[in-house]
Amino acid sequence: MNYSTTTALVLGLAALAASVGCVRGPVAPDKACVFPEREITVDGDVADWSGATWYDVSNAGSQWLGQGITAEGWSGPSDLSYRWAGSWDGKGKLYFIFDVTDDCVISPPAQPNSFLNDCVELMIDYNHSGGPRFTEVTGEKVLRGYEMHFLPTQPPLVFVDDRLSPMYPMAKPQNDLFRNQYAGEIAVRRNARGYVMEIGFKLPGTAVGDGTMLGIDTDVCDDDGKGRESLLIWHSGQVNFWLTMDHYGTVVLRKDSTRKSEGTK
Ligand SMILES: [Ca+2]
Ligand SMILES: [Ca+2]
Repeated sequence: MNYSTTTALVLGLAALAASVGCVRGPVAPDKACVFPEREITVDGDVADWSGATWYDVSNAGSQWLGQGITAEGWSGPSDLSYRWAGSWDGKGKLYFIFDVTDDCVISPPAQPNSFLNDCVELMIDYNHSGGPRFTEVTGEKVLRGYEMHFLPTQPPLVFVDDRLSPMYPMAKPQNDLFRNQYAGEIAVRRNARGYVMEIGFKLPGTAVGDGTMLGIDTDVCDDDGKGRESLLIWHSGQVNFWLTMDHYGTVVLRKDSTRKSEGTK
């Protein structure tokens, strides 16, 4: 799939316009970002997302700095920027799409840990509780939320549970776990600007329904051949977002009452 410059410009302006209305931070349900019910085929095609609210992450204020990442590591939106959107199927599966601009997608990835490569990350506070993302009980990590990594490789590589894979070594992807325990699906399409990644999964052990609130953050890492040089994050800003869930955006799941009831589609 190729975008013309004009199409990219129109999409970019649309993304900017759409992002203006999104209220961020701990908010009442009626002020949260809405994940509407939507029928999605996970194939890396944006066509299913027509009319979606896109959240745009493309400016210097979205940079996360630290762990060797400096402001100079990001040269502007053509180096790294993204927009993303979310939805659910009205039953229990969440869907995400990331439309990423990256001028140099490294393939195959050369860094030893997932998060040091070109990488999409999802943080999910599934109880919308805030606080630490995990606790340690007698030396054992107990998750309160997910830090999930998705690499735009072919096939895409998935890392979803850091209890089982501390530091997310590239040698231990969790694609099988994702597929079997999360009903996970992922598809990536490269394009002239970077890539589109579409992801769908259920949260193991977490029932969701109309009105369920989740804390969510998204970020994208960029390696252009010299290791991770930049990271742009949607919501948390300059905090240890993989440790604390206090700064994630609030999302509410909404059923579409106009859709046909289950079993008729
Ligand atoms: Ca780049
Ligand atoms: Ca890159």
